[in-house]
This record gives sequence, structure tokens and C-alpha cells, in this order.
Amino acid sequence: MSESQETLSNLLQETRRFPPPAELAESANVTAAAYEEAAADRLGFWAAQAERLSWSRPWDEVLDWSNPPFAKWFVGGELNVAYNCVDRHVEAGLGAKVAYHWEGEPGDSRTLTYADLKREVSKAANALLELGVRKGDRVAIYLPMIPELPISMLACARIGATHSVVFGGFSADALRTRIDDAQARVVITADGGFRRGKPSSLKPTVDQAVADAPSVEHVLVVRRTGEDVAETERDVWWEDLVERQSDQHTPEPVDAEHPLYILYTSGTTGKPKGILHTSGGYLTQTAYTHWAVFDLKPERDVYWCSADIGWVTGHSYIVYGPLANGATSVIYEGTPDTPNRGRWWDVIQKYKVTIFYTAPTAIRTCMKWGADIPARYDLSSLRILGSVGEPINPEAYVWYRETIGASRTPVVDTWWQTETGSIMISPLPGVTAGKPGAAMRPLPGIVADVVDDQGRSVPNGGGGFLVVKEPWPSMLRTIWGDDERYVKTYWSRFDGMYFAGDGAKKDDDGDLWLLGRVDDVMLVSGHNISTTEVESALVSHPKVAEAAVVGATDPVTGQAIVAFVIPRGEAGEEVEGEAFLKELRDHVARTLGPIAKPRQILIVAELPKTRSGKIMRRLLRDVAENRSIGDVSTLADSTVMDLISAKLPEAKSDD
Ligand code: 6R9
Repeated sequence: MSESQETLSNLLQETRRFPPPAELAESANVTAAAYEEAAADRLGFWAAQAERLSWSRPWDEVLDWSNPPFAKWFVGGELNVAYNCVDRHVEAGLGAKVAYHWEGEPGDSRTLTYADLKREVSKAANALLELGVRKGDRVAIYLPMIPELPISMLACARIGATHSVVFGGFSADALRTRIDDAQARVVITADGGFRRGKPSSLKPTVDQAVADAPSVEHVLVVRRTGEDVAETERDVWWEDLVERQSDQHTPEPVDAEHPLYILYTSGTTGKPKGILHTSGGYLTQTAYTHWAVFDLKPERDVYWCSADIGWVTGHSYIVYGPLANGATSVIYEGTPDTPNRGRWWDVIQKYKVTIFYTAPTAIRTCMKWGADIPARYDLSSLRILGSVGEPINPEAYVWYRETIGASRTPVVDTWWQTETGSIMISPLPGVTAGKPGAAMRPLPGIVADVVDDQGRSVPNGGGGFLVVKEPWPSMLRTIWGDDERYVKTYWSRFDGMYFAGDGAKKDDDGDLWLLGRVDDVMLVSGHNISTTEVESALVSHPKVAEAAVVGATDPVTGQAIVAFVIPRGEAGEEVEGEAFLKELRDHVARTLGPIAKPRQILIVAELPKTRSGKIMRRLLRDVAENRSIGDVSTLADSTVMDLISAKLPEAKSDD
């Protein structure tokens, strides 16, 4: 392909294939026919999926797309999301079924059946009503990973209030901005949670945030750690208010397009965007995709998604999708290395988890810690593994499949975004012969493509921009309070298409590979090279666990590739020497070609990541270009940048 046509280089070649296990394929929830059915009648397909839910009023029209990009799905329909996630399962005789096995970090645990959940959610709904919260009001939720988090979300949904969950790791400022933007009337929080073996407080951050947030009338506080907290007039304790409520509450039916929640994404610049999701379409697609992509058999599976509920993955695949399907899930409060690096595998062994869904960053961390740790646990209950959040490097995929899945389990690499609400591109475990590193195909009912900078579909073998060409039920409806920004950010780059902001390529079979954010693409001697491919080449070296690459200004090539590499635990001492760095550079040149050879490689112990595990390449670019380090407020661990800057004597850090 000539350079002028090339939007994004296609350098990585991968030939390994993993067909579905015969037994799984035979009894799979979804077969290849679903693709054809959905292609023949997309709206009919989604209408059929909406029948998974209980509607108190049937819809009149599947989709109203008369005013793009403002979609209305299941027009005229009414339902209650909490009723669909909880009550109807109890009514169907499943009250004694476990909804959540909750595991606290210190080792305490709690089991919530669907009947328990119905009582708890009803009490919390009555408590919110007593605090004056009404249908359409916003409630901010700033909680650790404890049962009161999904209970609070469902309580909001039950009365038609709109929740805005804010990550427990965010600062007072970040919390205040989000409370203000949504004009939340109530904040639900806790004294704190447990992280890394210690209580980690939340309440002081809330006090600071609401001191300056006039919309907040009450702060509802769950006691989790038992540590002393300052009390203000706005505070009410969960144990006082919620516990004395009636456990009877009639769920309030809402319009299919009633706002269910706002979830803020920071984006690269400017004010956080409040992504708005509504009720009927959102629940339809989360329920369908959770059932289809994980081949969920609710009567026997034990499902665990290790994400934080404060991330969209937790909203859709710990709370709404699994509960709508009547699944049994695990929720774990803490970190994977507390009290030791085997904790996750211990949880899988204890609850006999059959489906496990996590992020590539976690998989690479486990690679770094070494395969001997999971080898000490019985992981034979696992039958399907999932990945989300970043492109999964082929080597990490194969490690996950072999080491965690004993080479039996399919790995589903699921591409989606806060904005898409549910999984959009993914293998189907009973249908797809998986390719390590590829998200493969749009799910049935989803029309996605890779286009060049003119919006033309690229041929197989080409790279470009990922777009979605038809509306989908769980799409964002707007940015809260800013329709114009919604249109501008997502619908203006290419006429009539949703622009996801990700680079992707189509391989020779037309299967899709995600290549990272287009903002991160590097321009080296006139070639657009994706960070993902160079990182994957580095991770394919047996001594490398994790890698992040960025383009740094270079007088000769425009940009040059700078790589930050974390060695595997097993790699030994020689990883500090010049010889090893040369070996890595040569390895990349051999794997991808000389154009992709890093100019510079730095060996580091950690990489800067957000709480959802995404590498913040922007900060690494600051280091690579010897600038002072920019905004670090969304970093999971703010000390990481100091360690990295210390590797480059010239670079200095601001904080
Ligand atoms: C669910 C979630 C969205 C961005 C998205 C993309 C990256 C997510 C991915 C993936 C490659 C996958 N991303 N899943 N990239 N392969 N399977 O992560 O939502 O936090 O909004 O992030 O994450 O860059 O655009 P969100």
C-alpha cells in the first residue's frame, strides 16, 4: 500500500488461532446464524433482544432516528430497571439464588440472594425518598466496592433518580466538579474502604467536595471501616436511616428513554464529559451482550468481573447486565496483591468462578509476578476468560489462556467504551476461532467499520479509524447538559458515523484489531505507527511483562519511538544492561521491521495508569520530551511518575 493511502501502518503479523472447544460450541447460547439474522433485520433483532426484559408498557417503535445523532430506542415503552434486575427474578421463584458473593479485602464476606437484594434495594429506595429525592433528580455515589454500591445504584433506578458514580480514587476537586455538573441533591459515601490491607478514608474527601457544592442537601454515609469521621449537619448514617425503612417498595415505571445514569469520562483535555445513558436500550444491550459474549448459563455459572464499579465496565458487567440476566456474581473489594499476590486466584478457587472478566493491565501484572503464583490454585472451574479496557497484546492473551485458562478456555477480547454502554466488538466464544490480540467482529446487530481519513471503508489489510455506522440500543444519548459537545466530539469527524477515537486495522480476513487511541499514534519518517503494535512486539519478548511506547519529537524522523519496559519477574538481573536494551530493539525490528525500532528504551518498575488500568501515555510523552509532567490527578498512584522521571536525569516532575 502506498504511503498516501496508508492511514495507519499494519506491521504485526499473527498466525495463531484458537477455535472454540467443541463442547462449548455445541451448547453455545449464540451460533453463527445470529450474525445473519441481525444483518437481515437489525431492528427486528434488537426488538427480539428487548423481549428479555419485562416492560410495564410495550414500545410503539423500535428506533426513532429522525433527529440524528439523538436516538430514541423502544419509543413509548415503559419499564423499571431495578424491577428487571431484581424483583422479577424473585417473582420467578429465584429469591434464594445468590446474586452476589461479596468478598471484602480483609477476608470478611457477605452473600446476597435476589430476595436479600430486593429487600435492601427497597429499603434504600425508601430512604432516598425520605431524603426528598424524586424521579429525575441526580444522586452522586462515591463508595468503595461494597454491596451498598450496587444497592444504591439500584435504589436510584427504582425511584427513577439518575445516579452518577464517581470513582473512590478521585480527589475532592474531581468529585466536586462532577457533583456540580450534575447538580446532585444527595451524595452517598462511606467512612472509607479497605485497600492494600489498610482502611482508606473517603468521607474527608466528600466533606471537602460538598463544602462548596450548594446542590447537595444530604450526605448518606455507610459505615465500612469503623474509623472516626467528622460529622456535619448534612450527614445521615446509612445504618440509622436505611435500616429502619420498610423493605416494601413498588418500583416506579419510567420511559424507555428516562436517564438511568451519568458517568464522567475525563478524555484528554478539558472538562470531564458526563456520558448519559438511558433505561430501555441500555438494559437491552447490556443483558444481551452479557449473555452472548460470556455464553452465560445463569443456572450454573459463577461470574466475576474484577473491574471497579466506578468504571463503566462495573456498571454494565457487574451490576446491570448480570443482574438483568439473573446471574450469580462475585464482587471483590480490594487489590489483587492483598494479603498476597495469589488473592485473585484464591477468590476464583473459593467461589468456583466459571467466567472471569478483567483488564490487560492486570494480566500483564500477573505475568510480571510469574506463572508460579496462579499455579498454586485450583482454577479448573474456569470456562471463559474475558478482557477489556485496552488492546490485549497477543503474548498477554496467550499467557492468560494458557496459564489461567489451562489452554482450555476461550479468551474474549471485548472492545467498547463508556460511550457505547455495552460490548460492541468481540469474539463469540462458541463461534469464533480467536486470534490473539484481535477483537474480531462487531457483535450481531452492530455495524462498525474501519475508515480512512475521508471516511471511506479501508480494504482488508488496511488501517484507519474505527467508526460505528448505525445507532445501537445502549449508545450514549448525549453529554449531560451539552448537546453541542456531543455532536462535535462524536459525530462531526465523519458524516453520519460515530467516531470512537480509536485506531484499528482489518486483517486479510476482515477481522478487526484495535490499535489504541488515535491521539497516541506516532508519526515516524512519514509512517503512522500505532503504539499498540510496538508494545505488543516488546511484550512478545520472553523477558518483558509490560511496555508503553510514545512518540517523542526527533530532529531527523519527526517523531521517534521511546519505550518504557517492565521486565518479567523471572527475567533476572541482566535486564539492566546495554546488551539487553539492544536485544529488545533488535527484537522489535525483527518482529515489525526497522521502522518501528525504538530510539530509546527505559527499564521501569511501574507505568502511570488510571484507576481503570489505562496507561497514561500523555505523561510518558512529557518524560520522553523532557517536559515537566502535566496533570496527574487521575493517576491511580501518583508516585509512579517520580520513579520514572528519575530514570531520565534531565526530566523533571512538577509535583
Ligand atoms: C470499556 C472501557 C474506552 C477506550 C476505548 C479503547 C480502549 C477498551 C478495548 C480497548 C482495545 C479493547 N479499549 N476496550 N482497546 N481493545 N478490548 O474501557 O471504557 O473506560 O470508556 O475506555 O478503552 O481505546 O476507546 P472506557
